[in-house]
Amino acid sequence: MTIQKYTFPQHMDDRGVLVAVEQRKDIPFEVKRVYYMYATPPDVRRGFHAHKTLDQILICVKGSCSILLDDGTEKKTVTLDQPHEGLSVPRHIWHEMYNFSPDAVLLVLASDLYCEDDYLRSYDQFLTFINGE
Ligand code: T46
Repeated sequence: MTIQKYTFPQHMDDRGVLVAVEQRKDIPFEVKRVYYMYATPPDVRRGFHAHKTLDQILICVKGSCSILLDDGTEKKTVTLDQPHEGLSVPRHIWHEMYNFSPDAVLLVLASDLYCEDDYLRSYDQFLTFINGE
């Protein structure tokens, strides 16, 4: 499974830390959409889908959460707990987000606009799609 974790440069001085993420420099795609989630109860799992064409980078800018990644063969779990780290969740990877800390803010940089048709929302649909690729 080709999942990449990014460590973004931290511009640190006595005022604190600033992190910048530039498209096609720090991450490999142009960002067309940014969204974020917070106030996720600790027992909630989100996601449960893969995308047909969308590539994304997840950054837990505050708190922590865990991400399950599944390419249909192999499963991996990654914890995000650093605001200067990003996790690539490319197309064709089933993903679930869980174990959110009460203060967690999960920011997502996405390569395209929101499109419900891009979602593979059942695991069977996901397996059929990737096996037909
Ligand atoms: C993903 C993971 C990491 C919009 O109207 N516009 C948007 O850009 C998004 C992302 C969502 N929505 C609406 C659609 C639903 O009514 O917000 C509601 C919650 O979305 P969803 O249930 O898809 O949220 P998650 O957390 O299951 O998944 C989200 C993204 O949708 C998905 O692309 O990869 O985060």
